[in-house]
Amino acid sequence: MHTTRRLTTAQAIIEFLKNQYVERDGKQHKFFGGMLGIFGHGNVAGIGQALQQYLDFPYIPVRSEQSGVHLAAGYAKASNRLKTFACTSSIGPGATNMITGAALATVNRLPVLLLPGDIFARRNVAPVLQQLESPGSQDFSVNDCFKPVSRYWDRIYRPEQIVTALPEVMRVLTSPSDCGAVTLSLPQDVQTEAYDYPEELLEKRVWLIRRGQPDQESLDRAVAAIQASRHPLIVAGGGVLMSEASESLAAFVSQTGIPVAESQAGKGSLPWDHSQSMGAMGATGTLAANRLARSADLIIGIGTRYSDFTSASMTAFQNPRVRFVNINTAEFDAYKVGAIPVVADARVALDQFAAALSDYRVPAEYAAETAHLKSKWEAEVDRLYHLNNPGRPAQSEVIGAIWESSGPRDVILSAAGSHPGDLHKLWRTRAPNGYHMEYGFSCMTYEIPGALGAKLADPSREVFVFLGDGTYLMMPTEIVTSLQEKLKIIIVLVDNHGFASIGGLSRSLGQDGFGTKMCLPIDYVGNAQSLGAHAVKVASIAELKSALDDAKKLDRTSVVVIETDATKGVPGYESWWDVAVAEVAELETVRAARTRYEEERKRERYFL
Ligand SMILES: Cc1ncc(C[n+]2csc(CCOP(=O)(O)OP(=O)(O)O)c2C)c(N)n1
Ligand SMILES: [Mg+2]
Repeated sequence: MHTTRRLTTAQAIIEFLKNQYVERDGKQHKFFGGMLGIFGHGNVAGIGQALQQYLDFPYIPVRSEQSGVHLAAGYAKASNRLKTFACTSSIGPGATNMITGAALATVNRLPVLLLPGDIFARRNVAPVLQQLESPGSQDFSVNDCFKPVSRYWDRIYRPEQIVTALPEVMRVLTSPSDCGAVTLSLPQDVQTEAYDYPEELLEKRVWLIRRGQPDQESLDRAVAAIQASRHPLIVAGGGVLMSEASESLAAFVSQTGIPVAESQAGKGSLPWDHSQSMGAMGATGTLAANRLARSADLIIGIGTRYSDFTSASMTAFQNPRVRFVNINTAEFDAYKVGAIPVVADARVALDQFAAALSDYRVPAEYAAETAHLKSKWEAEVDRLYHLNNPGRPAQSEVIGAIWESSGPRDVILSAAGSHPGDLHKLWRTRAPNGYHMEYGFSCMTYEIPGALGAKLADPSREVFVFLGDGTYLMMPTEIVTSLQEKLKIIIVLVDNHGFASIGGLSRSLGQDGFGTKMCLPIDYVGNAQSLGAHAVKVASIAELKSALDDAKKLDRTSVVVIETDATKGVPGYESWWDVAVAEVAELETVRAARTRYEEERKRERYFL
């Protein structure tokens, strides 16, 4: 006889989520840190009631549903996808506020569980408050908008449907290749309806996070390609960190002498001072990485999606005979750029490469070239860290000051603006996950909630947030959540009076920064203080360092505001990024930009 328990749909969901565990490398722990969200009439009586009944499943109220999802994604990223949060919202705008977060999670392949409320399944009282009606169908709500941004999407019309839906939810969330946002749309009436749920559904369940093995034939072909290569380069992506493969990567490249370039998601795969670390790759890459990429005869992509920033819009690899080997858990990525695909976990594959290539080393002159390029690059970083710009400091000096103030395990976090590019080039990552950049979706507003997620994932690490004035104005409000949850972060707010990044881009397109300047005086210190943060404004690098020392000693969130010289940007290093320029225009500057653009585009390549 199967025993059952009579619960509402919402109660059964919480009871189920509480009991989900994951295991990798023999280590087991709970998968969900709890629930984030905001209540409205679409979830308060269902999920809200259930959360009140199960106080051992923590509930964290946030200020915006969007940032709730960002917090969950930041937590998942900092936990190498071994943990996440669920997010609850009401119907209508509460739900649609989560769509940006859902897209961010799916683009970055990060697991988050979204439980938006939905309109009555019963329908007799429709249209309910906040319902979008359709004359063409009654099976229609704004929650359908989650479909293209979710890896799994389902709507629960009857309480028993969760018995088959919830295991699918967990399969996708714990998949090393398919994870992303999972959306279970929960009509507000169904959340409150009771059903006799099988006890088995509610018992502890442990999901094994697989370390996929490569198939022998693919491995042999990849090994042969490396053996035949004289100028190989590894492009390390986020998959290296998610697989916790940094030590295996370091061992493999120390053994073979193969240099390593890092994508945004993969930065910190090697410690910056490892002799094979060439730093950032692509449009925001270092001179060392970009020079090596240009002439490499073999690119070994590990856990990378080859975004346009990584491939410099397909101009980075110019050797006519260049070939690719891709190690990836996702078949989809493994097959990109016409590669020899090795569909496997990064750590497993690297260890097998190391064993199979014990007699391989790169030629001596290539090793000498990489060493020379590395030392030149490190001198460039030192120069930019200590520019001594007259007047306001340059952004690169601010980065240098934060780096010098931070400890070996501390985290730098950012997402949009001129900061990702500058940090990608200049930050010297000391430990895995010490560099936390959301650059799949590059979403302004990720920074503060994402930092709270990183802090929750590992409270022993100080989290520094590098934030623009534009981004601060878009959503500063999770500072309140940081105080409510006692999650201390240090925000360095770079005030350059507008969108310096897009302003620079606009000028490079001949458009003179139109619409990107912000001329109003804004009291950021007063604003941050009003939300409860400790806040100060500093005028020099020395003052910044002393403010950061103070912030480290405090146990609550600090905002340190510094005005910078927007004209002293970090240069590019022999790379470019394809942003299409108007083909016809009245402005001569735009027409000139178009001519340059057409020239640059000639270097874009297909790899088939
Ligand atoms: C949600 C969102 N809207 C728009 C953009 C496009 N965008 C990228 S950077 C940027 C400006 C950011 O300004 P700020 O935070 O001040 O950084 P700065 O460019 O000055 O370094 C904009 C609007 C984006 N990335 N995300
Ligand atoms: Mg700005």
